[in-house]
Amino acid sequence: MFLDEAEITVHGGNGGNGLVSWRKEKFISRGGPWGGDGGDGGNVIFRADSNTDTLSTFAQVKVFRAKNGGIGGKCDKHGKNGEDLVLKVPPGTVIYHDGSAVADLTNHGDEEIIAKGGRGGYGNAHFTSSVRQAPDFAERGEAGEEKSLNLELKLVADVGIIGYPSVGKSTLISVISASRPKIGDYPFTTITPNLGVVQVHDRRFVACDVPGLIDGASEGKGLGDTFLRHIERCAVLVHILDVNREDVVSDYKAIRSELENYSPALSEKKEVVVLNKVDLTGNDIEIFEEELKKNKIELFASISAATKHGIDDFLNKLLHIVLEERKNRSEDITEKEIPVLKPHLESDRTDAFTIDVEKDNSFTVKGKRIEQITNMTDWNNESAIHRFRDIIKRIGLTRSLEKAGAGEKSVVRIGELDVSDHWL
Ligand SMILES: Nc1nc2c(ncn2[C@@H]2O[C@H](COP(=O)(O)OP(=O)(O)OP(=O)(O)O)[C@@H](O)[C@H]2O)c(=O)[nH]1
Ligand SMILES: [Mg+2]
Repeated sequence: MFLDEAEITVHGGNGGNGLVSWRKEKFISRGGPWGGDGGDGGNVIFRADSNTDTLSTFAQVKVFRAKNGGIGGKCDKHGKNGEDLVLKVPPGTVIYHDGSAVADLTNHGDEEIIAKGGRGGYGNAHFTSSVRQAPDFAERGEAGEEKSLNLELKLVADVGIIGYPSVGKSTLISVISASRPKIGDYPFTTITPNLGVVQVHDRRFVACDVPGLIDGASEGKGLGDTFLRHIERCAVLVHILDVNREDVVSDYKAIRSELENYSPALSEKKEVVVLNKVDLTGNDIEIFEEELKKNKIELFASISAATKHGIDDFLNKLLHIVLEERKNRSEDITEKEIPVLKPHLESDRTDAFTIDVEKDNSFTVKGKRIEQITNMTDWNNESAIHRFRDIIKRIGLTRSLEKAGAGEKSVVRIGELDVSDHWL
């Protein structure tokens, strides 16, 4: 398993401010209120997209913002809503915030709102009622959510490179990726699998070079069967044959029978056969090709990992197959050790609040909706403060605070905001 990670910050767009404005009509000095509501801020949404392979887009840019909402307009015109920001991640990405997983985007198309845009503030037209015909205040737009996130993607190798010891598996992964495994002209140079990210045009896939297999590997001979387990999860096997060995056909058959002995599922995997070290054959390459053909072994590519001959063609063809096979890869590769997450269901009701009496005898009120209203109140405007007081009275917060022991001189906070001077 190979881990791709990124650390970023996302901001939902701020809500636009509501507008205070009055209708202007001939002969009427001050018409009715007609200031519109601010637009909502855009959300930051993460979407799993199978055209994305790694988290490398998040390597340079670290801060992502959705668009802010526009301010309310005259004629009770609603401000423009801020556009959502959609960030594409590869399927399999898990998003963490404050150490816990907040989204697990497994399949293409899965999406989740991670940072919400702020609500647009109400314009003064909103506050007109039978008892309040000339509201001269508006709400401020709510700030968008800000979250720092850790993204994690567990990469499952798409391609497993298999073959006898010393056929050039590690050499191949070293020329197609940034992986730099040990290469040696003795068997079992590789003792633990090497993973590398292979880039072809704008796509990437993960290849895994496993230790050489030999006759009896499925019974634990050589480095044993631990590595067969690694390739069980690959979508495609690249089976390397070495022209330098005595008999490529019997090599091929021996490895195939090891795969079959180990697991039928493994032997049914898509496999492509690649002839390596063709730089050593001179003009004799045709002899090998005919030999394979005679034995009904379809040759996918002839390459020299050492001189890079044929590598580009090989990768282009391989990418095609990788993308095809990814589609076929079933659900079972999705590790379910991460709990399935449900969105947090907080009550949106204004009268859902709690009061904490702190050690210093101050009071902290919490509640999603009441905090939102508090944050959006324009404290420089007496009428807005009146409205705030109306609301907290109506929902019983004023009484509850008094019951809890709060008085004129107490420090009272709603969410983060100190409202000591305003709540009574
Ligand atoms: N001439 C030639 N030599 C190659 C080529 N590819 C690999 N070799 C050599 O073959 C030897 C084995 O290469 P490795 O890449 O270590 O082989 P491996 O399959 O990873 O071997 P194990 O890890 O031991 O199973 C090294 O000496 C390489 O330099 C090639 O295309 N041409
Ligand atoms: Mg090796």
